[in-house]
Amino acid sequence: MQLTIAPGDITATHADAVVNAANSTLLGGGGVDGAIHRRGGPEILAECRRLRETDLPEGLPAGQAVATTAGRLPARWVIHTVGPVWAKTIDKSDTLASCYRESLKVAAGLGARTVAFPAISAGIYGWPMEDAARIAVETCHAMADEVGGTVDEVLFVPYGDTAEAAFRAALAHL
Ligand code: AR6
Repeated sequence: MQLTIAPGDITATHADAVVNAANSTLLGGGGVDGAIHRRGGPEILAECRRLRETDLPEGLPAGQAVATTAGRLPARWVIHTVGPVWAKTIDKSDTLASCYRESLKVAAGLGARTVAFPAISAGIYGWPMEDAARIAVETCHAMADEVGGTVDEVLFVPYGDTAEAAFRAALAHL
């Protein structure tokens, strides 16, 4: 399973599955979530609403993942996951790692060969970028045995120079 850095706007990324840094409501928000719903169109939100009415009445807990259509995005699926909100005094690293693990499991279950990730939790949720990138890269690397039979490539999509530098450093440290 190849790990690649593909900087830019994840809504324009060509991957079978694009991961959304959502919130528990699944009903949209700012950051990457807002961009995915804007560019992907109303089909994504409609499916999120159906999920809330059926399997997820309480919403999606942090660290878990669920797939919907990708609407008008180049991708085939959007995998929504909810990162933890950064807290100085509580270590939520395992919840953040779980976002990557669970998203990759969902992707493999769908048969996605390429999966694109934003820097989950590293925007509005306040996680320091360097640490967020390290957790992202290390966790996906560790999943190769489990999902690598299906997922050929994981694309990390840093947005901006600071994020890109953090992901390049994390990959170099593997
Ligand atoms: N493509 C790639 N990365 C992006 C894009 C984009 N189009 N837009 C922003 N980023 P965030 P979070 C980067 O805030 O911290 C929403 O309101 C951004 O620069 O999108 O997990 C949700 O509904 C940052 O590096 O996600 C939740 O309420 C990274 O994506 C909350 O924000 C993640 O930033 C989730 O916060």
